[in-house]
Amino acid sequence: MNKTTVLLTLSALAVAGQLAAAGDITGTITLKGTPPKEKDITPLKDDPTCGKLHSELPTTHFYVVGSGGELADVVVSVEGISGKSTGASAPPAALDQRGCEYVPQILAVQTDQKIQIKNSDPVLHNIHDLPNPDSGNKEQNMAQMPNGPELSFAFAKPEAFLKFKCDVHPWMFAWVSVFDHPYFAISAKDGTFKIANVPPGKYTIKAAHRKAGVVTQEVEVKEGAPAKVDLALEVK
Ligand SMILES: [Cu+2]
Repeated sequence: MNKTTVLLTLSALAVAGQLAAAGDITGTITLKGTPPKEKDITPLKDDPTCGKLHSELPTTHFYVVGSGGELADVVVSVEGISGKSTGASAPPAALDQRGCEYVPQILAVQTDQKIQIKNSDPVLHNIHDLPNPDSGNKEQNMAQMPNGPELSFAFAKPEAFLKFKCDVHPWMFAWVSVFDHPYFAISAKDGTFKIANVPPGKYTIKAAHRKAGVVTQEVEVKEGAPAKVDLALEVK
């Protein structure tokens, strides 16, 4: 083995070692209490063009909750990790406008990660993000024609539930959380989440829901071992 081969072998082992040492954090988010009834979006059903895209009266989706209290659309993140964004090289996140609604309405990305925005509707939309003025993120407002070219947004600073709206259709909203690290997930319909490849350490896990607020819990990721943390939010 020459010197170069030895060095390459050592660096390959180092990379393998790092991967093996990281652990996944998984768990389930549940909701305590009975959520309020979702609101009918009557202006959407009454809109001459958008209304045709819905056979039933559309409603808000504030609490997406299963029969056992499993709660979706919760932004789960690791606290105390910062400056680790890989957003610039990460695959883009997708945001669609379909049936004159944003799909999904809850999204999470890293700083500098592209959000590819698509218009699947036969109508004009405009994408207007409203960052917190103190966040350092940029407000943009761009029209998008029916089936027009995709637009690309990205945010430089972390921010929770950055609001997107459409000025044409006042019921259209999405909320994008921005992290400066890749250690976050959004709970699925069955309430489960998975945050992959977290370096070993003791952390606070934060679960944030747009209506039910925030809960936190401590967790330890041991070398190469999966960690489990279940969190419960309460109806607010
Ligand atoms: Cu619109």
